[in-house]
Amino acid sequence: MKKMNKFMALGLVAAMAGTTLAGCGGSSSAAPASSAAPATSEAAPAASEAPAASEAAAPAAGGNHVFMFKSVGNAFGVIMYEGFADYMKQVGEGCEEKSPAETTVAAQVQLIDEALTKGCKSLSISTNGDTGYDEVFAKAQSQNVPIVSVDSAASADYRVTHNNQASTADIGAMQVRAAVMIACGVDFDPADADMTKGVEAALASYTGDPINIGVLSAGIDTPVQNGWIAEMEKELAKDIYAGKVNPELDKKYGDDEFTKSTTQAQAFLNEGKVDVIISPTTVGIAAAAEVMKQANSDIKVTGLGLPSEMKPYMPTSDADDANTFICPFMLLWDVSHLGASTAAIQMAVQNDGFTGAAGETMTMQAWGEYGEETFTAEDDGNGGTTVLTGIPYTFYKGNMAEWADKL
Ligand code: RAM
Repeated sequence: MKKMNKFMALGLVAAMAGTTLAGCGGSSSAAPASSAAPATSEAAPAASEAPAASEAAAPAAGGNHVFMFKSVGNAFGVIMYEGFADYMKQVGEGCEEKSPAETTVAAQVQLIDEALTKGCKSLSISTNGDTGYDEVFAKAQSQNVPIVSVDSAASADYRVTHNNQASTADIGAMQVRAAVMIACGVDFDPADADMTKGVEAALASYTGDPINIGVLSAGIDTPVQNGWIAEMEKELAKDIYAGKVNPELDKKYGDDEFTKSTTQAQAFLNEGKVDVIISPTTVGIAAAAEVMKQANSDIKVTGLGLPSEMKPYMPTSDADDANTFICPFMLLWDVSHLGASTAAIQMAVQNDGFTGAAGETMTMQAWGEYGEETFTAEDDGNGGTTVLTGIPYTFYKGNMAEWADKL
């Protein structure tokens, strides 16, 4: 697939608000991309059915670097693993994806245990919950298997660090701004990348009833989505929204399963209480958009989506009137690079003594269209560190045509 640092050259918009680039001292090359994007329906490797064997002795060092997404079959996870595997291949390391069939903590714990018993060099994981991993993570530590979380964080007690795809505060706030602008019929302006001006202008002239926002999230305990929702609530507490946008988000959870997400979107439709739905998950946004399309509903949808999955619901040309589409614009980041930077963090642990302590830096080799990048671990204020490796991008009518078949 094309690497997304080409976004700038192609007119895609990166929001570089405030803290977004803090800690990221990397540079990006502008070399042309060549490979094709994966089909979003591409099958992910099947989860292993083998039972856990928690009493097995620690295996000898070796094995593969294991990548575990929340579940198989999620296109976001498939693309991230492709980036991870590509970087590992570049540095001559073996890796495998081991993601469960269901988006549950228990299913991940079983597969982690199995991987540890078999022997693995490292574990890179997007978690399904914030508790329930202690025993198996402690087992990993006792076997010197470094844990790096990505997308959805693992406990600071066990991980080396967390690879954050883009500033949590920016992702949360920008989704609210997008939702409010969309509810007010204001289109995205690439000159206002973080949408602060757009939302202010939209609200300044808004005189209607308070706007109601629904959130169709992943799991109720999923760390990454809950982090973004907390930032959405902070954004909504700002004065500019007072009296114009209901500060209470109407939250529903689709567990990152298309069928469950569809059922929850139908509930929003039937209840008729919200004007716009933010779905901070690629599974949820696609399900919500399809439900609203089928029902020919006025409820708009935005959030975090893959252009390939969202194309049927979004404008794709400058001539389009964005307001007539279910999803006028939405956000995401470079998913493939996120996987590659995760692999780079694991390699820094393995080869360069990177421990993830606050202030430490690690270097990612030139990869794809990216030049060599250096990232710094930063205190997350919760007993752990994060490494910020990306920035949010907005997909809108001005760039969807270019990217719908590439990401
Ligand atoms: C989904 C996952 C993931 C989220 C993306 C945007 O695929 O839930 O956690 O980061 O969407």
